[in-house]
Amino acid sequence: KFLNERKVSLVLAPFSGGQKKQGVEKGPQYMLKHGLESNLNELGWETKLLDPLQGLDVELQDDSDDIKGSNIKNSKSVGVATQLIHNSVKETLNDNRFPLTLGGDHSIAMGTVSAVVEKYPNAGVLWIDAHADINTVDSTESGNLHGCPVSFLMGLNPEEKIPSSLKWLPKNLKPNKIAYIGLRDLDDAEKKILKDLNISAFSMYHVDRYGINKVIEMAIESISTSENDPIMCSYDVDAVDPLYVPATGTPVRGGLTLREGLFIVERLAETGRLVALDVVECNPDLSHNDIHVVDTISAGCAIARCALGETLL
Ligand code: 5AB
Ligand code: MN
Ligand code: MN
Ligand code: MN
Repeated sequence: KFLNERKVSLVLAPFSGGQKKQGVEKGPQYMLKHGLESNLNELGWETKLLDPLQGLDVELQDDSDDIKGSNIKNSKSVGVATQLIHNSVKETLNDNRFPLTLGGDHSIAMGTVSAVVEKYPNAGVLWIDAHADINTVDSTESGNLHGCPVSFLMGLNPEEKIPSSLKWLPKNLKPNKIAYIGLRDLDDAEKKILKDLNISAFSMYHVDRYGINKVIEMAIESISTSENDPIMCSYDVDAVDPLYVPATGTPVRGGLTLREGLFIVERLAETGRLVALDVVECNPDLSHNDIHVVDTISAGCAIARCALGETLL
């Protein structure tokens, strides 16, 4: 449907408060400078920029909302930023436009995924990542909220452990409506959650065993309750091997090749069911040279373009 209408809103989410490394907030600006918007225009997409965090006046290091007895960090700024992003994504979907959200760290997916599921209750989510991002307030060792968005979206945290700034978040993601691809670095607590909730998870082992083509089909099948359920893709660029995407906050070797990474979104474009995409965790400051930056940003942009049909004939 979106491929026919070709209207996209680029939702800029230059947010870094879900983790400790500065620079990930530069992702959107770098992707735009790389020509993403005009490339999408050339593909026939009418574009619009939304900048929901513009003028955001909350201290990134504001711990006033953090939960006592837990080590989660910056929950105030994460709560405020994700709500603004949620509202922009919701507005975009209501306008019948495709929300392409450019991060920023992965905590912003609390805003995007909750908005998509609110709009399309039968939507399934493909979470492309080296990590499962399903730590709870109690299980997180780092305290970084970019490692926790899925637990908040699913309502896995007890009410008294939810920071007041995140109380707005609808807990509308069901465990049978998410599938992971690319996993290779999970905390023990996360493995237990995935197992207990019977969540569909394809690690790099599965990619090697079955091939990426089969893995995508299985992943799509696992989140589909009926044939043409909408699909959202939340794409953490660290799913792709650091050989191709070195400038990211939590790189893990042994990841997807660039082609496998692009094939995932090409296939999603082909289904005609994709309704929203996040591209997160490009951090141009985390690189030893300019080539690393260009590689990372161009991979991020290619993911977006392929998801919007660039390579479909
Ligand atoms: B990312 C870790 N599980 O909770 C944690 O990059 C890493 O959005 C989280 O996937 C990585 O801090 C978050 C160790
Ligand atoms: Mn809402
Ligand atoms: Mn990750
Ligand atoms: Mn992630």
